[in-house]
Amino acid sequence: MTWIHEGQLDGTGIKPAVVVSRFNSFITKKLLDGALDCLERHGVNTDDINVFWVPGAWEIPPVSMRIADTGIFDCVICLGAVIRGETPHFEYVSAESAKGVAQAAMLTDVPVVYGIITADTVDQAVDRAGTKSGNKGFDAAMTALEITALYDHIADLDESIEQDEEEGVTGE
Ligand code: INI
Repeated sequence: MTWIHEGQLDGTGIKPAVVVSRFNSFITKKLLDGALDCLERHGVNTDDINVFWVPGAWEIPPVSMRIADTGIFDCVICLGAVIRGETPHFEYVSAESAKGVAQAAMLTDVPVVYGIITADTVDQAVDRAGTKSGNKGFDAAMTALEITALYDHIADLDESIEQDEEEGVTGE
């Protein structure tokens, strides 16, 4: 028999944090709207959602890591928009914010989800913030709910395996 493990999209009782950057706020406000819409549609109580604003995508990883480390929140959703300009600044900010969010996700105990748009043009960013290509904020919030549920499930699995071992259940 194959055991399938998946997180369910149920936000009941979940306390999410959202970290969103003000740089390119005409885009990031749309991502935030999408994320809040997703969370509320999936049963998250509005009073349980905390939004943290930061200046730019560069600041998202250190702030999300501190938030994750508090242990107060079940997941952290990172939202930002890095749009290519004439200087290499884009490369640094986009690469480091992606690496930093990945690090926060790996080094902390809660899901830290990457919802930062990196786009070559403003039009591309607009497309991903609620027009042609969906809303990446909504998508990131969905991922956060799914992975939060999967982490909980894995923790329960761990407990039930430990219990089986204590009771001498071998799985045969
Ligand atoms: N921050 C962004 O969120 N998006 C960008 O496109 C961007 N660009 O291109 O410069 C940007 N820069 C600011 C950066 O995130 C920091 O806030 C700043 O360097 C101060 O640390």
